Amino acid sequence: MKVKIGKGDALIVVDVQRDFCPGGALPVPRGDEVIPVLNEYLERFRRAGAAIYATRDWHPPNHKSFREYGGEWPPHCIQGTEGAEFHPNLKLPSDALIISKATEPDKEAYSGFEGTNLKESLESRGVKRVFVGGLATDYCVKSTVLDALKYGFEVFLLVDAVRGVDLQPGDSERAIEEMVRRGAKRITLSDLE
Ligand code: VGL
Ligand code: ZN
Repeated sequence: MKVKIGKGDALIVVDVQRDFCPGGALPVPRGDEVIPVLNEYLERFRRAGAAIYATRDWHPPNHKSFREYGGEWPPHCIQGTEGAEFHPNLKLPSDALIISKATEPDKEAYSGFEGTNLKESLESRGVKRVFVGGLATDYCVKSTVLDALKYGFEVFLLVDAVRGVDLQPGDSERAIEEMVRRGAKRITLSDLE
């Protein structure tokens, strides 16, 4: 498949934050491996004049996803902490649009669309196709992709730029299958024209 990136396209980099990388509070195995690949996508999309978004998990200290508050995760990506920062090696352009999600204590939001203005922002820029990569395949990437499909965007999953948690072995593979079944197209850097 050859894909030419243009102005009606958007790159959505999901949750490439310190806490989701090795050494962080909720490390995705080999999560940092997406960074050099995403940097190449970022450069291609920037050159093509496409929109660039970066979502971030941005929890209050008492968020419901934390074990202490009834959830299943250790505390992670707490607003304003070092762990919530984008990974320092990720080369986000200065005009990237930052989407903070899961900011309210009582609401989990794995999807970048949930409780944010992402849909309206994409629509106001005339975006028709979104290209999604980042962390984690089986949680926030999956939810973001499925919402994008639901809202009528054409969705490309950057399979060379995602990594998953895999609490159960195979979770990421099953997540990819589900995204594809619902209409996402799998691409890699080599598919870009
Ligand atoms: C995520 C678990 C908890 C993610 C966020 O970004 O995929 N996973 N919070
Ligand atoms: Zn979270």
